Amino acid sequence: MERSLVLIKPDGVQRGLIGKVIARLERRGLRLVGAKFMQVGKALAEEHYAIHKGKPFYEGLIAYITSAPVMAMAWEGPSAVAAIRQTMGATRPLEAAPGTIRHDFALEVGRNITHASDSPENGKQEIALWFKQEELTSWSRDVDRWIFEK
Ligand code: DAT
Ligand code: MG
Repeated sequence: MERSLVLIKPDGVQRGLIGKVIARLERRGLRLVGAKFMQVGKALAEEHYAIHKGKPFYEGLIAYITSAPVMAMAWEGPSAVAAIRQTMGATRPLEAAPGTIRHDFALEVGRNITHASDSPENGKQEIALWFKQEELTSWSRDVDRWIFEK
């Protein structure tokens, strides 16, 4: 089953949106496989956002993600990466479709509530970066056959 890292970033946590974000992912039918509430250190932040190093917003991005606790999660489902990014909405909240998290809860790209992996490969890599194997729980739900076709 495809997996994605999801972070509720410091703004989402501070604004009391953990439950609302989780509720939307649950409602979609995605399955939670790992979660931890944590303060992100500079080393993890820099590794997670390594691809953005050198960009004008990089320093601000590291400061933002390390500024207060985040809720880190691993979610799975068929095409989980695309489904979750669709539920999050476009990176820039003003370009996010109505009904998406970033549209409904955010205004600025530097305060856009969530992170989600952008490819299945990055989903695997990012989950391995953020979680130890024993922090992930594979399980099935009785309702799975009414959500997953196969
Ligand atoms: P996403 O989080 O949708 O995957 P991304 O990987 O391109 O977007 O960028 C990571 C984060 O960096 C994004 O959530 C917010 C911030 N960011 C991206 N582009 C930015 C910009 N032009 N100005 C300020 N922050 C930006
Ligand atoms: Mg990204």
